[in-house]
Amino acid sequence: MLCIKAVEQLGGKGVLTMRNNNFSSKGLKRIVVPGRVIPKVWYKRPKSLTSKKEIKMTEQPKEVKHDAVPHEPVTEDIKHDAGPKEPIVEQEIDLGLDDFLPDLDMPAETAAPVIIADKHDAHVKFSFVGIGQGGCRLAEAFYKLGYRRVCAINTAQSDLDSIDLPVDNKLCLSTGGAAKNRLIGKDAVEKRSENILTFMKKCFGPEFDRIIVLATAGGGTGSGGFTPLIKLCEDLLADLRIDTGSESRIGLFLAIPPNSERDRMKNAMNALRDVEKLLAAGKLTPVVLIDNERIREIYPNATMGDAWGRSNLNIAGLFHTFNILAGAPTKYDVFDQEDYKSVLKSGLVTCGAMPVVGDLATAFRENAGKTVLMSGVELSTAKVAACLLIGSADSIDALDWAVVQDAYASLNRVVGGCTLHRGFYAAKRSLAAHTLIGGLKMPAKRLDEIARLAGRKDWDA
Ligand SMILES: Nc1nc2c(ncn2[C@@H]2O[C@H](COP(=O)(O)OP(=O)(O)OP(=O)(O)O)[C@@H](O)[C@H]2O)c(=O)[nH]1
Ligand SMILES: [Mg+2]
Repeated sequence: MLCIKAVEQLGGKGVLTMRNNNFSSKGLKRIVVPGRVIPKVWYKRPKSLTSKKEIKMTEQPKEVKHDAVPHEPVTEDIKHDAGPKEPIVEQEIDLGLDDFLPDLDMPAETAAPVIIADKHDAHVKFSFVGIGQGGCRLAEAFYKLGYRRVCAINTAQSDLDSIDLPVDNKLCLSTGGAAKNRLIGKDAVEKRSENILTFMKKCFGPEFDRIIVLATAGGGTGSGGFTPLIKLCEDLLADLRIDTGSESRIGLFLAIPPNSERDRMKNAMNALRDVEKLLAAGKLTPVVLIDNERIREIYPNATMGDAWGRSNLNIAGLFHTFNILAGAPTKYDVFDQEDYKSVLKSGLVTCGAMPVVGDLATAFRENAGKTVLMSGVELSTAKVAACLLIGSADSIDALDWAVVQDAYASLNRVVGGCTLHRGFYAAKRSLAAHTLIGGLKMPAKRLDEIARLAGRKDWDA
């Protein structure tokens, strides 16, 4: 609090003491003296005086009634009951603050951040960032399904040009490709980390629940870049203050080369080692491994003209189905949103769909393992799973209740007796069972095979 002593020269020799922080915009001190009629006078503080020094009045006021004793000035909200009401006169003292205050530019009014909405009403608000050619193609597939917080990063502009996303959602790191060298991919992301962070902020907006990184393991850009990109996603969540609680909100889709791409298996092996570490550290969930060896079996009709487009749409669609159905209304058993979240946070996850023809229990038992995206996963290591039956209302209505119970009991044995969520949804399509299975162990046999193709004895060698 500023304390100023001013000599009041009102005929007497009293000292006027002010205690008030209320300065006018001109750096003038406003005081109110009750019971006095004081003409408008300015008490200008000489520059040489500090606030605690005496300030001499520059003009003698006229017609002043005063007592012999000095008066304390008071603020306007103090009521004086005693005696007749007397006029209150406001005065301003120029303390010369303008001479000391710096001229500041006030911050510009900031525009409210733009919230980016998906084209559908799915339960979890995912943001997707694809890196490398295959990762960007997967990002494009999620965009086609109606997700809008989607962006793509590559090291080669020509590859980015072929990705069907708005131009503002694509970022070229401009190192002219990584030539299947993981170190170049890693370096490119690390060197442009600030640009990538700003880019993701712009493409995702301030509101979403989880980020999914999309990449392939066999190349250079995606395979080497996804690990530092995950670190940037952590920074982004922290910057946006998205509450992650104790669990990771960052997931990964990673495509593994087919066995025919033997020259890429070393990259795949090293990328999978990174995944293993991140999973063990609890830094990633869900992780969906897309085994291209399996993709060739379940979607065999890929053509050169649309080499990946169709299978990527299927892969993205399998995952998206659960996000649409979680909590959706149904007259049968519901797969609720908490059921869905329990799978999303379970670590290594796989998904698939199988047509229901013939006996339901046999279909569940024999096909669950063959139709998921990763080959070699041991479903018996699962910690949580969901199996949704989707088909026309007629086909669901016609199912025998006891047969359905048997089929789920059978599937429950396949997934090692873990929690198995169910759901039944009527839609205009032939009856199919969709599975989402989580908390899995890494596929040991497939990892051994990948290590051998990469020239090692086995995964642990
Ligand atoms: N599932 C799937 N796999 C893909 C796709 N595109 C490429 N792949 C696989 O990914 C590997 C090639 O990786 P790319 O994504 O092209 O490589 P990159 O990350 O661009 O790395 P550089 O080209 O070295 O800069 C191959 O093993 C392919 O089998 C795709 O769209 N979907
Ligand atoms: Mg490439």
